[in-house]
Amino acid sequence: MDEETIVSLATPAGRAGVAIIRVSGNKTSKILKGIIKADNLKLKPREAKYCHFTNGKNIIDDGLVTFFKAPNSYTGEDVAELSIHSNPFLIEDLVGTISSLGARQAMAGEFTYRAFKNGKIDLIQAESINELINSNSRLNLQMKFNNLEGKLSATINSIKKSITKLGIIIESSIEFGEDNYLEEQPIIEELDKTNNYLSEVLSSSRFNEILDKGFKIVLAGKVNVGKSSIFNNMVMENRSIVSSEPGTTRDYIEKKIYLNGFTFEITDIAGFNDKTSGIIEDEGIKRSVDKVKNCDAVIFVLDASEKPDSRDMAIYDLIKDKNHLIIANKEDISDSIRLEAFKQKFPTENINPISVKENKNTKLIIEYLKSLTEKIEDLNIEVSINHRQKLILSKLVEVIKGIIVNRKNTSDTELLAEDIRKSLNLIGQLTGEVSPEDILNGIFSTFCIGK
Ligand SMILES: Nc1nc2c(ncn2[C@@H]2O[C@H](COP(=O)(O)OP(=O)(O)OP(=O)(O)O)[C@@H](O)[C@H]2O)c(=O)[nH]1
Ligand SMILES: [Mg+2]
Repeated sequence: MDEETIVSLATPAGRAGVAIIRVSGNKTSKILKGIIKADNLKLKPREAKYCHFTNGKNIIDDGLVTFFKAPNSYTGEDVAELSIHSNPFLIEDLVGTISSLGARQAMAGEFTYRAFKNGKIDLIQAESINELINSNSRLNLQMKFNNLEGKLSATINSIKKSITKLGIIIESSIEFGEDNYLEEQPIIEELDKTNNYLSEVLSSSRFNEILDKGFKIVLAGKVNVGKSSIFNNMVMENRSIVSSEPGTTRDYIEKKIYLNGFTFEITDIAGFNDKTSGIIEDEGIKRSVDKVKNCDAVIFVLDASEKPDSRDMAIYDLIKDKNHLIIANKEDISDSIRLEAFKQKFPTENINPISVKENKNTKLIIEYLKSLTEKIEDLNIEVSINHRQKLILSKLVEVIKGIIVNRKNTSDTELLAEDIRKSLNLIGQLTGEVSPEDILNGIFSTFCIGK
């Protein structure tokens, strides 16, 4: 381990009670001697000690130091974590002193990269650390934590074991043309079971993006129906401008809300109009259409005080195949005849009258959002996969299916040997054992510095 020693702030920059500075590498002990002002401070691994930090001239702060001896540390190298008061000048002073004693600023994700390189964690676990930090739902957090604890890796390793055993059987039957001491049937059964589990993980992965990033919800409708009023009601803030002038909202406005442990990004968009009123609104409408096309669910707002018209029908065409809730706003100035007209226009739909002005029935929008999460909560999958893992895993599941069918029916040993090699390579890509450097760089560069 002749890597350079690295240093970085591990907590967000800014003023707060505590900041943590991390150091990793073989100069860590020497650096600690240089920055700790103490006559006989004995550092025991994994034990926090109170001390005074110095920049060589003055004592700059008091705090805690925890030393971790290689290989029993996050990175697998000697590591120190220094807790000081979070003040930008203090941090600069201490990090500067540490740098002058031989450490360099860590790159994004470099601590985790070293943990991966030193075999402390595999690539799936490394990725899950970043994903855990950035997760946008409680369920996803749990799944990512399971990944970090090695649940997905353990499944992959069990597949690897089965395939390796099968490989031994195949190779020796090619070489010696005889029965093997390993019994094949239980291996195939185990392989089948694990592969089915991976198929389930794959099929539940369609929800992963929602779990990662949150539900994207758009309020769509023609101009002046009350979209911005509803938006403000949902986010409980006067965020979007409301006025009786049609075409008030020109560009989209977004705000996140949190319900049932999930994140919802609510978007208020420019209302759809039939007459063009200038370039800006046209661009606004273009953005509105994009937002509607790319969201997870639409709240389609009608104006209950008016008759449904061609603009409503055009918007309905755009949203009818997406998850949607239809509401008829301004119920306070409507009547039952008008509401009946909506039911006739949209015979297969549920039209929900509300009045945001009188705060009547507005709860049903929040109830609708909560109902979107139920399908996901019913999933019984403990782990979640990212896009990279999904691409590799879907290939792996197919190759293994092929192996199982082949062994049951034709038993083409040449093809089997080839498929076994293929699957071992895919597993290596998943765990990072055979991942090319540029792929690894791509993954770790998305980490924050200090992680
Ligand atoms: N009576 C009544 N008026 C409402 C209700 N909701 C909104 N309004 C009024 O309708 C007008 C338009 O409301 P907005 O929220 O700006 O409507 P919008 O759909 O965002 O409009 P654009 O941004 O122009 O597309 C305002 O004058 C609101 O006060 C309601 O439930 N009842
Ligand atoms: Mg508006």
